[in-house]
Amino acid sequence: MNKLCLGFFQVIMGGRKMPRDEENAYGFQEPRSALQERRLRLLLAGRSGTGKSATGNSILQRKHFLSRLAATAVTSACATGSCRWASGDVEVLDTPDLFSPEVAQADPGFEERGRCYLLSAPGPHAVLLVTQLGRFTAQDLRAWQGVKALFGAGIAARTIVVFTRREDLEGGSLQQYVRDTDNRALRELVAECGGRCCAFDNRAADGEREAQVGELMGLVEELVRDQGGAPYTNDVYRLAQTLGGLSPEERLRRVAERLAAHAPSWPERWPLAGQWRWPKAGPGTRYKLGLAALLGALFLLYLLCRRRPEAVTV
Ligand SMILES: Nc1nc2c(ncn2[C@@H]2O[C@H](COP(=O)(O)OP(=O)(O)OP(=O)(O)O)[C@@H](O)[C@H]2O)c(=O)[nH]1
Ligand SMILES: [Mg+2]
Repeated sequence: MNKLCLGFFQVIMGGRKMPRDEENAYGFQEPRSALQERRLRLLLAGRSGTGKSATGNSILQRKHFLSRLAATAVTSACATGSCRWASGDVEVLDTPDLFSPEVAQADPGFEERGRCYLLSAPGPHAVLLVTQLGRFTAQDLRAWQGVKALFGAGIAARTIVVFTRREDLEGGSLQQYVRDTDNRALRELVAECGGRCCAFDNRAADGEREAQVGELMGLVEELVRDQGGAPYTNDVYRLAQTLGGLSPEERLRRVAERLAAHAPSWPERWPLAGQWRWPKAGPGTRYKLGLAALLGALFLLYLLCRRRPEAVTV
């Protein structure tokens, strides 16, 4: 596997100089050695309880993030951990529930989402969307919509679907499971993410876990190579990069402010209300809708003005 890891960084760097992405915009200025430029950022996302922190620990190969069975959310704030991987570093960002519709109430000022941005600046190389094998629910789907709402639809091209509870495959093939599942939303998700998926048994023994991480890194390698080595970026990450001279608090304030300005309007925040959104109408449709409204109004006027026939008295 070490050969794979070594190849991994060589392929990513590909003889090119990587963008200067070794600085974390959240105030962590690190010395820039050639070695430290070889840094990959992986962002864990998904609904609460799927095993994001456990997957982060498997990648780091130590118990770094708090991970346990609980009825309520365990992780309450974004946190990073890093490890050496062949001749480079891998930085893993674990996240709390930033992606469900409830985030609007839990994070009204966009601070936690701002922290997520700053801790992953200048942008993640890959997002790991964590879901449980056999349990892709409406909540998972909403979390995926939340990921796209927070980072932009382009994030799908950077996403790898990571299934936890690999042991439930009982030796079967993940590809076959995804192909044969009758869960259409799951099939569509994997297709949207370019078919990139892998499975983790986070309770497996060390050697097996290491092999799983190798498999994931193989996917990351391919993904990063396809993207020319650069991390994912968008307006908010670009803003974060211009804030280098400011205090961490001021950076967070500016990024949170930008996120609030970009926040989806109420129909997106309220999925059911979103169903009622008026369709985007072309000129022909607009004409027909206008005509129908006019006719409706005239008919209503007619009904209001029509005098009821007087009772006939004998
Ligand atoms: N059997 C099994 N259990 C797992 C696996 N991955 C995670 N778990 C368990 O699932 C439970 C939840 O895992 P967490 O890592 O805390 O999940 P999370 O997504 O970080 O949860 P929040 O922080 O609440 O969002 C824990 O009891 C883990 O041990 C796996 O591959 N197999
Ligand atoms: Mg967690």
